[in-house]
Amino acid sequence: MLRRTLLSAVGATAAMLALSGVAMAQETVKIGLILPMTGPFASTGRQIEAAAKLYMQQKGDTVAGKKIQLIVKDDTGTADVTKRLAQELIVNDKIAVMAGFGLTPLALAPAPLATQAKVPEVVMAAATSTITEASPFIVRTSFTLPQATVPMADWAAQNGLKKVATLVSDYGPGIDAEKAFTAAFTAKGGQVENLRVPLANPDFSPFLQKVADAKPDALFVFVPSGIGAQFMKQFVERGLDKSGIKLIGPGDVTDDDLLNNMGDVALGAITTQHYSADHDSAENKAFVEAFKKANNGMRPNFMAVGGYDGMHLIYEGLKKTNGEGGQALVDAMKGMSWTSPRGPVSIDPQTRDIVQNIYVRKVERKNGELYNVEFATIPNVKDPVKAAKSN
Ligand code: VNL
Repeated sequence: MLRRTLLSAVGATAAMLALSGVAMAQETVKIGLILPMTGPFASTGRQIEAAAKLYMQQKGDTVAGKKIQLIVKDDTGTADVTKRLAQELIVNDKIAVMAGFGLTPLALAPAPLATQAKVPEVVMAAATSTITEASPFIVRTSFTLPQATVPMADWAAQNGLKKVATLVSDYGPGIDAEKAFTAAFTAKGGQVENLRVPLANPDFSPFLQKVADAKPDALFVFVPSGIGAQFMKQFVERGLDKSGIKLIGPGDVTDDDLLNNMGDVALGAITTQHYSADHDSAENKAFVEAFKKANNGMRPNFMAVGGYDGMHLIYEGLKKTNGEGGQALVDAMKGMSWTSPRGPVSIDPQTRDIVQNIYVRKVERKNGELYNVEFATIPNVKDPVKAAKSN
């Protein structure tokens, strides 16, 4: 009798444990999203956070039976802070994945931690070619500057431009853009003069004065997302809008977040890039509409699409690994392909960089708003720097 009671008590406890086990089986998979939410690059943080949240709102917060928790941290655009936050998220929060990374130095800082802790690092914004080589755990859903820039050089050569001045922010992606443009354009017989402007608190005017004096056919500009409006203001102040010097470059300078407030000075600028809010596809129309609706009318830019696709890659990767992170998750991401709001994309299994269409666009007024209107497509472009290395 006593034995029976004891046994049934044990049975009941086991049943209760099993029950709580069911509740506990709903483990949480944590994603640490580290972004510049304050400081000069806060627009990048705002765009990516909004896109990541939209993705989760649309797809739900359960993947492979596990609850997805997004932990957003502000690194203020400072690499030391990015690294410290990544360390805390890995050690204290036990994140399965880290993501975000608004600028190149911010993506590079936690790369050794990704390698040591075997935590995948999904780069949604930063775009210097070499970033993915800093850790085998880095996978990128943004772009690379050489990838966006070589088509610009080809367009310039094909459209009769002979002399071009380049003006770039003096750090990784600017130098990548300068080198890619110069090599491709001079190979086609063009002439180039290179100018570099500091990344922090840039004063473009002395450089713009030089360009006004040299009178090239075009000015090729790279400034990171969020800085284009400052550049355009000084472009007008130096009278370059009336000089006949054409404005060209990768699409960061006319980024959709700022473009609409730049005014007519931006009209006619020719840029090459992977995303325009005006991209004509059903996927993009749905994305832009939902993004605006969820964010008081804010227009998504190329940072937003990097964030949205980064979440897609994490969700689909976790589905394949049944919620497991680490090396298995990176392996699951390699070779994945899908239809993004930007068009067809895939993750190059060798380089872990994104392969995507690059579009040639012209700023036009459409229904009263300024847009980068795409008029030509170069399909399935890989990062040309790594493609050249592997040849
Ligand atoms: C970077 C490249 C940052 C392109 C950007 O905006 C950008 C970077 C903040 O790699 O630092 O548009």
